[in-house]
Amino acid sequence: MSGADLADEARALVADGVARIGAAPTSDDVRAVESELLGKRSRLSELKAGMRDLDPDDRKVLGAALHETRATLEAAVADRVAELAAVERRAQLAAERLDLTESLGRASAGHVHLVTQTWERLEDVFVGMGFTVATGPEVETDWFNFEALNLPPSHPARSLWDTLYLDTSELEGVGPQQLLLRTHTSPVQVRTMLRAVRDGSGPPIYVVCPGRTYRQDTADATHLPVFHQIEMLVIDRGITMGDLSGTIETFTKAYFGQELTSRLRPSYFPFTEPSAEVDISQPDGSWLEVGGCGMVHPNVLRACGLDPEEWSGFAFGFGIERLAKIRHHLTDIRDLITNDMRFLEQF
Ligand code: FA5
Repeated sequence: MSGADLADEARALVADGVARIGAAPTSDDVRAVESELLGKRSRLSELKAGMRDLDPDDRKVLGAALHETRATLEAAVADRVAELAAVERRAQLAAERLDLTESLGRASAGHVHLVTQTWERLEDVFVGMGFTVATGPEVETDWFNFEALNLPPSHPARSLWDTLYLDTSELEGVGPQQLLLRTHTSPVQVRTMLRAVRDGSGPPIYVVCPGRTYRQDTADATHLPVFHQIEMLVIDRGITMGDLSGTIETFTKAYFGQELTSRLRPSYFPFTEPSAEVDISQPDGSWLEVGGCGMVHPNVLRACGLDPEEWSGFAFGFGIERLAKIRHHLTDIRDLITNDMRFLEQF
């Protein structure tokens, strides 16, 4: 055969080849057709191998036709592969699509932690008894946490609270041990009285102050280094210890139910005189100390700009985790902070 005839045969491979490539359903099928049309055993390769038997002119004619045919078929393969890749990618995306709106309808959306539930419930009970809610900062100065509460710097009772001090070495004008993480919510008493005197809104003062408190305490069944207290402060004319014990008993019944009761044990706090510990009966008949209380000390009233001859009052501070322990029959308040879902989901 002449070079021209062979060149015609080569060009004739194009139409059929392009049709087969275009009809291949997957990229694997395209590769198989490509190997048949362009591989070592293809008709195109045979024609190329036969070129060596042709004279130079025929070889040129056939060479040009082979080049053209190969280029056309290769371009058809590339187009079809790209086309199938796009189709396959669209199918993959459709298959892997996640319907994120599904999670909105899930039943387990989580719930408020037991400590927060207890905090909110306590606020509700006290608001129901006519109190308003006040708050204060967790980082306090020595003056608010101790000194204004009748605890001057060298007072031995400071050792009752294992205080966590802030490093103030880089703060200009702030001495060592001047800033601390409040050890109790009692500094909010001082802030509340000062504010009431300053803006003329009181006394009378009837507030509760819930919040987080910190001590260098080792965690055990009834202690945590970071815990919560709720403080109550009442300042009015003619307030007595009877008002204090009556208020605590009213709270005990309102929060725990009629079957539980409270008792006061004589104690000592520098900011109250007389002072007492508050115990609440547990369902098993034993008593758990939940807080301290007493009549606001005249020195505290004076530090806050109130005349002890005119005003008197009482205060108490309860541990919120301890109240939760009694109400929910917890055996160990460390369970409140270990994030075990089996424990937390019960409440
Ligand atoms: C006080 O903190 C006083 N400020 C209470 C007070 C207020 C007395 C007003 C008089 C007038 P005390 O250190 O006892 O007192 O702590 C009060 C309560 O906080 C404790 O009875 C307990 O319920 C809780 N509490 C104390 N330390 C911890 C702790 N490490 N972990 C959990 N609860 C604690």
